[in-house]
Amino acid sequence: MKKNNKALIFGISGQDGAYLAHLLLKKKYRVYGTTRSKKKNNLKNLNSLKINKNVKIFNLNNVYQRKISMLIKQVSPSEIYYLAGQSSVGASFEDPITTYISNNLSLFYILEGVRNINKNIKVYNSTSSECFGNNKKIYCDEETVFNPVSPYGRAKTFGFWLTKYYREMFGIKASNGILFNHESPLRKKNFVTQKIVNYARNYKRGDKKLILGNTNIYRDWGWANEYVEIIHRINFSNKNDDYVIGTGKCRSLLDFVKIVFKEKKIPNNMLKNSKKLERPNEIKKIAAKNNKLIKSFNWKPKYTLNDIALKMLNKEFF
Ligand code: GDR
Repeated sequence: MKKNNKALIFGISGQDGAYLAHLLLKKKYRVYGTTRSKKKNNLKNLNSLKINKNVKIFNLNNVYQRKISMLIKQVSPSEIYYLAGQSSVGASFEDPITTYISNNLSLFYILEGVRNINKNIKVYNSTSSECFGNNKKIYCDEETVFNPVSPYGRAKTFGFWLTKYYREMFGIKASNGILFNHESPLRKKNFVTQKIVNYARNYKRGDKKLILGNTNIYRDWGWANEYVEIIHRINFSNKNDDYVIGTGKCRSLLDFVKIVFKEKKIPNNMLKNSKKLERPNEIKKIAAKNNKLIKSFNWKPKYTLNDIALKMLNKEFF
C-alpha cells in the first residue's frame, strides 16, 4: 500500500462512513470526509470509534457544483467514496424529494468533477438492494432487473445508472456496491435492528411491548464493518465494476427478534405488530447472489445473524 493515499468520504459520520474511515486510517491513509453538520451529536459515530481527531471534516450542507470541484481539488484524493444521503427507506415515503436529491446531486457533481479534474481518482458509490424491489426473484445479482418499490429505491437506482454511465461513457474508474442490509452498534435507532436491541437492552419486567411493523419480511443481514472492507477492496482494485454485497443468507426479521429476546430472556409475547408501522410498499423477501464478489475478490463474510444480534447487544464495534 502506498504511503500517501488519501481518501475523501462523503457521508463520513454515518455508520459506513465511520467504519470505513477507521479502516483506512489503519491502512495509513489520510482521511477526509464531509458531513451535513459538524455538531457534536452528528459526529458521535466517529467519537465511538475514537477517530474524530484523526480525520479532517468538511461541512457540506449546501451543495453546489463549484464547492464539490473545489473540495476535490483541495484534497486531491486517490479514492472517493460516496456514502452520503438520506438512507431510511421508511422516511423516503414521507420525503421523496430530499431522498432523491441527497442521494444523487453530490454524486453527480463528484463524477463530473472527477471527469474534469483527474480521471485517475477512483469513485465508489453505495447503492442498495432496494433497487431490486419486488421482482419475483429472491436471490438477486448484478444481472437482476431493478424494480424499486420505494422512493429510496428509485433514488438509489438513479445513482447506480449514473455511476455506471460515467464508467462506460467517460472511462471514470467508478464502481457501484449494491448493498443489502448491514448492521452494527453504530446503526441509528430508527433502523429496525437498533430499535429491537435498544428495547432489549433496557427491558424490565412490566415494560410495555415492543411494537414493530411487519416482522414477516426476509432480508440478507450483514455486519457493516465487513462490508466496508470489501467496499475499500473494490475501489482500490482495478476491477471497477458493479457488485452485489451481501452474505447470501436470507432470514426473517422475526428470527432477529427471537435471537435478541432469547438472549435477554424476554418472553416472545412482548412483541406486538402494528399495521400503522407497515410501509405503503415493501420488499417481502430478498437476498444476495454474491458469486461475482466471491469470484472477483475471494470474499467470504464471517458473521451470521446470530453474531450480529449479540454484537449489537454487547455494543461490540468490531
Ligand atoms: P431498510 O432498513 O428499510 O431495509 O433499509 P430498516 O431497518 O429500516 O427496515 C428493515 C425491515 O424491517 C421492517 N420493519 C421495521 N423497520 C423499521 N425501521 N422500524 C420498525 O418498527 C419496523 N418494523 C418492521 C421494515 O419494513 C423493513 O422491511 C436499510 C437501510 O440501511 C438502507 O439505507 C439500505 O439501502 C437497505 O437497508 C438495504
